[in-house]
Amino acid sequence: MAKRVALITGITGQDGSYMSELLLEKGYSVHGIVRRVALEDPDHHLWRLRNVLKDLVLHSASLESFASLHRVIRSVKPDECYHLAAQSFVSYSFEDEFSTLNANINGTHYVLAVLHDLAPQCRFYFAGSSEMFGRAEEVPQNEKTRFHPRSAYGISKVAGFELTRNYREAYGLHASSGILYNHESPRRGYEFVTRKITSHAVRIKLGLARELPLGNLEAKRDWGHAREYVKAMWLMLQQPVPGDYVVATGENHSVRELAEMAFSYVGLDYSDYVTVDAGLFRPAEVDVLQGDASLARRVLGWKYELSFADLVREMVEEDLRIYRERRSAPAT
Ligand code: G4F
Repeated sequence: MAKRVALITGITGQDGSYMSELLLEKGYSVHGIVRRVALEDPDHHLWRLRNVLKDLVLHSASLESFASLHRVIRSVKPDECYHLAAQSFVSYSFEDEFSTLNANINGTHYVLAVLHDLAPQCRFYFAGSSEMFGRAEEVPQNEKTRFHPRSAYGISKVAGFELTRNYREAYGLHASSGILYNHESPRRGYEFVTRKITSHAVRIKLGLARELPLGNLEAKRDWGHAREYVKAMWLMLQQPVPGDYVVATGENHSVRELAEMAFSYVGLDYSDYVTVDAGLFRPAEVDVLQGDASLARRVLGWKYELSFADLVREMVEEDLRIYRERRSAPAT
């Protein structure tokens, strides 16, 4: 039987790398869209894919260019498309609302429009976000909770979600959205609060840094492991009928608890090192996000079994490995 063909946008990111591994394990032919600069500087841009790079087919294109997406999709003819690419850093979306809205909304629209034209049988996944709930009117949130985004990022994700729903309803595309809560891993970028905290705890422990400036310590998030969340994305595209699903652990923890736990793994008290920097507060904060993934459990058969402590420990251990290795590397 011919291999199923998957196309991933945002393949170089945390979720793209876990999704590539999952699809390769399942026997797919896996294609990814990357920026040209990533191919020119693979050590810097493709590190998350290093274990699987030789098994992937990468295409250079831009989410800002309809023509480049058209060219890639015409040649790949995917059976499944995981649209994970986005400007995904909420803080940055306050600094540049326009490029966040342009990249995230138009990029999603371009992919949907090209699939509709060239590969209407292709199943489509849109990476929605709990940031769409924003100032949520209930805790926990589920698929029926009203959206109230609090950033250009959240607004762009609501638009992508509605575009996805409309391509499903108007044109019959098998298009699904995951409403994913924060998902982390040792592959997380250092700008996000989990990795910022685990890497600083380790650097302080090793004498490479002295303090950790943070913003709002009381914000609460539902933090899960990215490797488990990509399984939910895949399951959505295996359903006979497309749909929208919350993917979350069902627990929330504050930034303060996260800092306390990460520092205690390296034998330190966070309160001796964490400082509060008013400049790191967001103009509009999302105070608490906690998801109810009952629908994903019931319909998709998705399960999440890791604890918050397991996730934080795995990230701290990876940072310990990285910074110890860097410290002992000979100077060049
Ligand atoms: O780690 P964060 O930057 O993630 P955020 O904003 O919740 O968004 C992440 O999860 C979303 C899913 O819900 C994704 F859609 C999105 O793409 C991204 O992956 O911040 C988490 C919380 C916020 O409340 C923030 O105000 O941590 C608080 N925080 C406090 N001090 C900080 C800091 N966040 C960052 N990045 N840096 C700080 O120093």
